[in-house]
Amino acid sequence: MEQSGVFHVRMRAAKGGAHEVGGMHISGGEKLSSYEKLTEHINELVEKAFSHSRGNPDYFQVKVEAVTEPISFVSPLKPIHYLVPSVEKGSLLVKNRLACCGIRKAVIEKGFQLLEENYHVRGALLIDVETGERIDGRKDRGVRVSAFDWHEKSFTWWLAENRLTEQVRMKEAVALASKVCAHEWTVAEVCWSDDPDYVTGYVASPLFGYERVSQLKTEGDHRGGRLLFVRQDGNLDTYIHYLEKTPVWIGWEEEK
Ligand code: WAQ
Ligand code: MG
Repeated sequence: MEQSGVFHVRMRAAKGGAHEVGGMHISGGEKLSSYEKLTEHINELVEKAFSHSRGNPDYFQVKVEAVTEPISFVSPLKPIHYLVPSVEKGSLLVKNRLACCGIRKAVIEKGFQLLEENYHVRGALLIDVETGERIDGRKDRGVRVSAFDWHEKSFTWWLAENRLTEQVRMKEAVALASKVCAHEWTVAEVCWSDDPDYVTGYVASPLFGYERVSQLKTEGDHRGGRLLFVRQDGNLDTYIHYLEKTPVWIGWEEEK
């Protein structure tokens, strides 16, 4: 059968049953795929979920939906790397960078506290940049940023431009952060992994790009998450719709 167009692929996996019946989140993934690449991409998601350092899932779901809207391009953020000697220094650095984005200290502290109380959430927590309150109302789900992927040629250009070699983890995180930071309501994003073997995290912002920090937690720790500091300027549903549903390619439409 011939098929054209692009498909939005989403995966989630849990242990102890599905997420909605209390299963522990193991892994999630999102891709945009051509029909020809669907099998390959779904296999990658199977691999990702079933060889995960958080454990073996007993629940796995993949959703595939045809993209019907035109897909726009979003430029990838510029990466910067910071090597820090300890988690404490890493965390301080992130807080300083957030302050440089114009976020008040009290709001930053409140955001971090909310993250610490909500490590089990499988999406991002949206934080009002004025009040420090959580505004997504999504409880244990949070907001899952989806419907984005690298335009593959652009990824090659981006690697060359920044003298980097491919790292899957960073590739996914830069793509996600680039989509998030392309929206004018986003002030900054902070993330560290919930995978016990991955201690590098980042702070991303439209102002300063993708600032990667070598240590934001200690090895062996299962706690991680994402915070989006948001300057709300209208109906929050439109922002959440952008994050979850609006399809974007990360890259440049024209050859670099
Ligand atoms: N949308 C929103 N939140 C998400 C998403 C998503 N698509 N995927 C994950 N999260 C949340 C969720 O709460 C996870 O617990 C948390 O983020 C961490 O997810 O070397 O691997 O996929 O430059 O474990 C950052 C550094 C790695 C990369 C982040 O996150 C680098 C990482 P993970
Ligand atoms: Mg993870």
